[in-house]
Amino acid sequence: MKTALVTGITGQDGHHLSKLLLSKGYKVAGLVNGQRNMAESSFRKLFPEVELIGGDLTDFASLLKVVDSAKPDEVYNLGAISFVGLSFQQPELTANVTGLGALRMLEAVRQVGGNTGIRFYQASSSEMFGKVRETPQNELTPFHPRSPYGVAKTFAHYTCTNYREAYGLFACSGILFNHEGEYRGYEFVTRKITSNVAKIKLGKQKTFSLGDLRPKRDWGYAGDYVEAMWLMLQQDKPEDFVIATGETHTVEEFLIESLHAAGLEKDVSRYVTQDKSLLRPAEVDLLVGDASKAHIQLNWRPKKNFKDLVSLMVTNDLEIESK
Ligand code: NDP
Ligand code: GDR
Repeated sequence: MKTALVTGITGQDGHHLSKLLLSKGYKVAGLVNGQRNMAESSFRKLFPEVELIGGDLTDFASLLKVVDSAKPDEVYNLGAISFVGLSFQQPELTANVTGLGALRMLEAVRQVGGNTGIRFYQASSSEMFGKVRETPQNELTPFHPRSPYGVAKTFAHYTCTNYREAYGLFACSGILFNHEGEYRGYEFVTRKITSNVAKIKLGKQKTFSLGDLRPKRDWGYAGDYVEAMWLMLQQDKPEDFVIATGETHTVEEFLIESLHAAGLEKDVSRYVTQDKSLLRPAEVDLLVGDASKAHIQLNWRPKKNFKDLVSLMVTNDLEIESK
């Protein structure tokens, strides 16, 4: 039986990845941070068979201990300050957790794992492309991050490449474009939209506020994307892959599709006001990924399209909000 160690296990991707790895017969261990982590108890209820071990990406000693006690075959480094908006408020924390945290995890794997062949997955991001140099973006597109989060992820990405080249570690970065679903945090725009649309549909409120409706994102389903993470670590040699749907939509299009899915009038101005405080100091205007390499080498393709994704999220939030 293989063992996987997952950092950020209580986050969105941690939920989907745990489900996938358990279904494949893995023993799963996860790093949980914080003294009283609310997410920990709900995660335990969903996945009682997962072993949760205390530790923090800013605390190298704790990572050494976690790797030593879990004795993983595969490590998935998903832990991060992952909200771009927050990264502008707390840039140093973001650099420490999202950037240096990856370095600490790689170093813990190198020191504890030695030549045991631990395979390492780094959660890289399309935010590294930022002010995009070409469209669509692929593995060779230059990076131009636009936020402290994007900068920290770029550091982590290159550190992962360096550990592969310098120490021969089996380390892969998945450059994942936005992916969403039923476990998405409420601070991200998709979940903010679907949960508020559900409340409006159920008569609990009349309006809500958003920032910029013009940015375009390549949105996929998180359940599909964790399969790509796992596939990367099953290859003969470690490489980086872009994971995306290849389709892009504005925030406004996501909103309109959500209103439609809830059976509400597709009238944005009736339900949404703009809150200027939600605008970012530097925005990423357009992301759309070219996942051809993953199609060919991993035989990976997304199963859910944009409409499926919106419908799944709206249905899920209508169910939650009507309890
Ligand atoms: P989430 O924000 O849902 O989860 C992040 C996880 O990291 C949480 O479990 C969080 O725990 C944990 N974490 C935060 N700080 C620390 C710390 N100091 N030490 C240990 N763990 C910590 O993110 P997602 O699941 O959406 O994303 C997973 C990874 O993939 C992240 O690295 C993200 O940046 C990256 N990514 C995500 C994409 C997406 O669209 N979802 C796209 C591309 C990359 P807690 O909340 O308890 O602090
Ligand atoms: P993003 O996701 O920054 O792409 O990062 P987010 O959902 O936060 O923003 C997407 C776009 O929507 C605009 N926007 C708003 N965003 C939020 N959160 N709240 C609002 O009210 C709002 N109004 C408009 C944003 O300005 C932005 O243009 C996500 C995260 O999961 C990262 O961790 C990951 O690396 C990238 O996706 C790929």
